[in-house]
Amino acid sequence: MSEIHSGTLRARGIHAMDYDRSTITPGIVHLGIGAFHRAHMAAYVDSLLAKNPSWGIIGASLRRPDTRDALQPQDFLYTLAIRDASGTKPRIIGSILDVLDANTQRAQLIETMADPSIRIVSLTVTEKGYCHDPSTGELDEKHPDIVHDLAHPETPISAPGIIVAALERRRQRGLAPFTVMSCDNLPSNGKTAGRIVRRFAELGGAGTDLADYVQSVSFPSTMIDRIVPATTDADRSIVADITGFDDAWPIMTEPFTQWVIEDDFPAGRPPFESVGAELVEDVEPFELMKLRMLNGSHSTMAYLGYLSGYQYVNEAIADAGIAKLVHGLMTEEAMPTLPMARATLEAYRDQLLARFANPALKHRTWQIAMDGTQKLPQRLLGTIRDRLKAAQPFPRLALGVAAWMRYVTGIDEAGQPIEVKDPLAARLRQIADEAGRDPEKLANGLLAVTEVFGTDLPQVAVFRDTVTNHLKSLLENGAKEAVRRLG
Ligand code: CS2
Repeated sequence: MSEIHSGTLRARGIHAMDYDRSTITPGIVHLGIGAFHRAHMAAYVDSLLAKNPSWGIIGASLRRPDTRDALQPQDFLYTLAIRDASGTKPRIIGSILDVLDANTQRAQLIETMADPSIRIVSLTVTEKGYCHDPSTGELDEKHPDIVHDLAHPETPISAPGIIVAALERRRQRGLAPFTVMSCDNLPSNGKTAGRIVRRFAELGGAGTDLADYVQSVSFPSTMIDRIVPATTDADRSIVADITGFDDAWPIMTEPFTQWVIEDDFPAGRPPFESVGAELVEDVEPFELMKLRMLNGSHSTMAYLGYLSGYQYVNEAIADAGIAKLVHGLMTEEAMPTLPMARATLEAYRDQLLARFANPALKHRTWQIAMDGTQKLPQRLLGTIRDRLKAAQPFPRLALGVAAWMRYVTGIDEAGQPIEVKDPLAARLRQIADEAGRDPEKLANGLLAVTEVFGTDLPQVAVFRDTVTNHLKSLLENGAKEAVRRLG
């Protein structure tokens, strides 16, 4: 792939870089160079490089070198395949100039981040990459990676540790800090990232020059949206058939894409607005809308869909019971908690329902079901708290929570094991084993996981009871029937 010239690609009808790649220099380091970044931010940056060549991206993987290893032989070029019922449109992305593996190239990564040309460090490290307590959003000071990084600040392994190590080097050199832009699905992701990074720096020594310097870093919030299923071997062949060449790691996505960014970049930024991003003063209303409507529906569909035997989201939403549930969850339960205009929310909902139904995406329910302990608080539980404050019912959200409880028992409705992926998987497994199939015991055990439910929710009788009753129904009648009974 690396030898393929963009002129050749365009001659074959493939959308490819409209710039000379040899003139592009880096301005951004991105931590967490997974599929999501490569379908979203890297595509926006690719569109603006022709006019703004100093904003190329150096990516870094914090856990595994697989992205670097796949992309290096193809000069970090890759295919973004945009799919819907009308077909697959390939586009070649060239904005990623290099990928570093943090484990083996740590010194080089920190040195790159300390280079004056780098003005933005962006992140998609997923919820668990923040090493925080998901229910409070505070740094988890006992997290093994944080404990490690505080003891060895020069060889950090966590995202906060790496960011602070690079900031320290910039401070020592008298350079201005870079801007840290979180692109993860967290509420107030900029504020959350800022709180965590500042706390980490304080733990290293409150009142020191470094802690003060870190106070001056800006952390704009962003709302990022594009559905990106994990790439499969079948996808690799589809892409090879269309483009005529092998790509070790193409990325599959949908036509829809949205990016709302808080405009707070003292170190400068590329003109993201010139390629379709919305620059606003306050991202929070957009984030809440997305987390509660899109992601809340996604997680609910993932657990209920998986338990009902649906492998993909489009299969789950094609089930009339699940479609009605998701429509009701958004309209009756989530929308009244959101500050946007009703008409905006209705249009957003209808667009989401169409996106979920995209038959070409093949988005696995199992993929979304992953890391539930990190996702539930902002996707379902925040909405439930607001419903409780307003003394309003929340039957569908509670069924979503109960479906997660049923799912983490690790046994599906046919008695087959479920591969539960979650940073707290071992603890969840133990709770489920101790409870057996007793819904009360299971609900009580899981409600005591404060990282998910906090200390407030488990005390609310109506919350406990509604969730426990749904869990009972799921265990006795199965997911399809539990959904049907909700009506
Ligand atoms: C999904 C999200 O995997 C998941 O948990 O809900 O990744 C979702 O596809 C994106 O947030 C869409 O923007």
